[in-house]
Amino acid sequence: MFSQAIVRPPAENFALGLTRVDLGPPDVALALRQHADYCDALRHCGLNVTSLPPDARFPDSTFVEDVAVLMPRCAVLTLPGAVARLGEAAEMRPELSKRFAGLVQITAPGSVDGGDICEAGEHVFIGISHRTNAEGARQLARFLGDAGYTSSIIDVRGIDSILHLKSGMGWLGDGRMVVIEAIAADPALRDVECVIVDPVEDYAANCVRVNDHVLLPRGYPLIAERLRALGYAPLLLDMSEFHKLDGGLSCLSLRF
Ligand code: CIR
Repeated sequence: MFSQAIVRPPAENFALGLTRVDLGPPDVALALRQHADYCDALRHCGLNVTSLPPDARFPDSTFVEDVAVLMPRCAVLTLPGAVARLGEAAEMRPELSKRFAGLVQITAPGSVDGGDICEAGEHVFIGISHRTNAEGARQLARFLGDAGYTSSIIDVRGIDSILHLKSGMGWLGDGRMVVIEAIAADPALRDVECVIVDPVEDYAANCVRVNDHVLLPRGYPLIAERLRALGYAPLLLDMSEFHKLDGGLSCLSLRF
């Protein structure tokens, strides 16, 4: 169960953030409304939400998930793989060191984006991407191993449609995950029950189980119906403005 979330609303220059998708520029006022709804949904799931001030020095800083990996027995500050985002981890340090006594950090030449890390109970899937490199994955696996977690690697560098591993998967608990077809066959997932999204709904693979609910982007009815049929309670959220900057649901919060 999660009890806490940390978020950071988009700054006024959010539209200057990095993106590889061609969905047009985001509307910052709408992004702020969508972010507020997202925070309400986290509260509805029972979380206490800490909202950090917007930080215009880093237009992507609303994607807080990328700067840390928080597990019940292990807290890791990452080192983001995009140069423009490198300083974001240092900005999160004061908030996390107040809460996690044994906070450790990925160091260069390692790089890790939290969006590449999929926590699955006692096991962690680590994506190697154009942001998370092999050295970063090695450092993270060691920190996790020291805390008693197992991990495995999934290389997503050949899957052009996703930025991060978790752009293509969401852990549901109960040994089950929502996943895009291109990842589902990976040997690392052999013991996982995969709920494969229809390719027209790939964006919705980045859903987030939060206590009794699953946060799911609005506008993806096939996966919403499948989740309901499996007994989950999807909470639908408008994500259009974050999608324009390559962001998914999970990346807007750190949950612990
Ligand atoms: C970036 O390219 O870094 C941001 N525009 C999007 C980051 C999304 N983060 C995530 O999926 N965890």
